[in-house]
Amino acid sequence: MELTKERLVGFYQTMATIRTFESKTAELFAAGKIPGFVHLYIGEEAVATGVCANLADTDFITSTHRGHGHLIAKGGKVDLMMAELYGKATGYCKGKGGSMHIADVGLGILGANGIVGAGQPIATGAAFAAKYKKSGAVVACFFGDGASNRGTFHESLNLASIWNLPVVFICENNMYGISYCQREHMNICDISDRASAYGIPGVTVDGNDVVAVYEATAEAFKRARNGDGPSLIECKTWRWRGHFEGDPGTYKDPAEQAEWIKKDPIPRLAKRLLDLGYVTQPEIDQMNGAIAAKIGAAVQFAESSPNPVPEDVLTDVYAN
Ligand SMILES: Cc1ncc(C[n+]2csc(CCOP(=O)(O)OP(=O)(O)O)c2C)c(N)n1
Ligand SMILES: [Mg+2]
Repeated sequence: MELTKERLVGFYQTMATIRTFESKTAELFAAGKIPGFVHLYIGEEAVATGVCANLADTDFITSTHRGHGHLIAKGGKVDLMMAELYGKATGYCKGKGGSMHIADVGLGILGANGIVGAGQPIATGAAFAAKYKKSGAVVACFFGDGASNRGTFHESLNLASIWNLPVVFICENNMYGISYCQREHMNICDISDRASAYGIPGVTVDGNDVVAVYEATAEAFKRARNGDGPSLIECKTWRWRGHFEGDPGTYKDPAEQAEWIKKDPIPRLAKRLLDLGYVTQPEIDQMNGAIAAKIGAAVQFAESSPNPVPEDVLTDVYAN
């Protein structure tokens, strides 16, 4: 699909929505308003945005413990997400899941997941179902550099490869698995090299350039839709925050962190839009204002929503 003005401006709005949702979440978490664990995606917004721009509501994604960006980019509703983070009855999972367990099957969001690497076999299964039912759907499977060391990764890529399944594996290489730097947890530089072991294409792309992510993944989804099977796309990026909120991230090199922050994907796209004459600075300010208002309304919704009641503790837990 052509990268029109509308599409590029849409990329900006999605990335800015993710950033604003997450910055607000950091603030609310620090204020003690959000229970449980929260893992933020700040700095990695271009990946989810560029990938999901290739997908329709009838296509699927699997997400991770760091999933807010994937959900927003796939069309997840920020008010229901914020209510879920608050543990309120109006949230996506009626307050029983929290940040790491948000799903919206109607939008093709097969779930965030607290188990590292668990999305890979789910994505492979969804791709098998799509092929079996000839639905034409494709699947995007998000996971981290750490998750590419799991057995689930190897099993999933192998099965997807031999069965020629319509799934694109998206490795978000933010260079860390908790405090463990990629240089120490694997002996290769490019995770895309792993694709060759399964006889599928493997591509590494600048994960902080939304257009590069979009174009690399467009090619992979085209292959998947044409029945040519899976691909592995590695997006090199950086997580700005600690592994979870509350982790000071002292194991990171401050100079490396500063270098990556200079590569912030959002001002990068804003500059591109301004240089192309697609928007003016006041228009960007206006978009940012509208996004802040939308996230503010989501927080209001969450705060004014009721808590779940004890009588509901077992509802939706078992399926008959
Ligand atoms: C099976 C499993 N093992 C260990 C953990 C603990 N854990 C949570 S996140 C994480 C690191 C994941 O790193 P990566 O896949 O690179 O994702 P990132 O956090 O960088 O986005 C680990 C080991 C877990 N949740 N599940
Ligand atoms: Mg990582």
